[in-house]
Amino acid sequence: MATLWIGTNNKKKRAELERMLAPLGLELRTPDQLLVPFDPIEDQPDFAGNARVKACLLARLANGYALADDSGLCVDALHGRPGVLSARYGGPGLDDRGRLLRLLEELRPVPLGQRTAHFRCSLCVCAPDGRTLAAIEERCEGTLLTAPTGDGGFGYDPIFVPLEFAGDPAKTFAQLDAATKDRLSHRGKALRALAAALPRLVQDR
Ligand code: ITT
Repeated sequence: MATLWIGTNNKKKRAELERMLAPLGLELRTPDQLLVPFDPIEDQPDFAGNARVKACLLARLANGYALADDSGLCVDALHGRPGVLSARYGGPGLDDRGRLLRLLEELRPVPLGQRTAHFRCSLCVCAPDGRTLAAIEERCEGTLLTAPTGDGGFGYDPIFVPLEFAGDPAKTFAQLDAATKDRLSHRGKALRALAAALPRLVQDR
């Protein structure tokens, strides 16, 4: 069976990737199975660049095929911030909840009709020598609530309402079951776009 390494240290993101990749019949491995730390430097200006940094580093460390995801929330009223800095928004010391509350605070003056945003997900697949084999970027459009709602998902999910659930009552990603989030999400769209090609790209070694 061919092996694919998943280049993320975020356990909840990893769980989403693993459940969507499961039907492909690949053996999935994660950075904690390496003998060395997986500590990529995400210094690129865009999602695609950071996804490539992560996939390339893991492929080389593992001497195997690797897939990585770089993603984030782009808020229109903030000219696309926090964007590539979504995981670091508000500085070190904040957890997911702290970052989300900090974002709500910054958005307090923004009226409901102007709270549009999208999630973006860049995926990159690299070969054992670090060559890029495939890359894709997808997005999911929505709006942001004024208070967190729902316990599911991770990150900014409790304030993000995808367009498809904007009705009354609106539903955030954190209120949707996993299959529904996967169907609508930036990550789900990107993975589906890669899925058909993946088993061909990732060969037995
Ligand atoms: P890795 O780099 O190890 O993959 P990370 O969490 O730092 O983990 P990113 O640099 O790609 O990953 O930052 C993604 C951040 O964007 C993530 O921490 C969340 O805050 C946010 N995010 C991305 N996808 C999301 C989703 O589906 N739901 C909620 N928040 C999401």
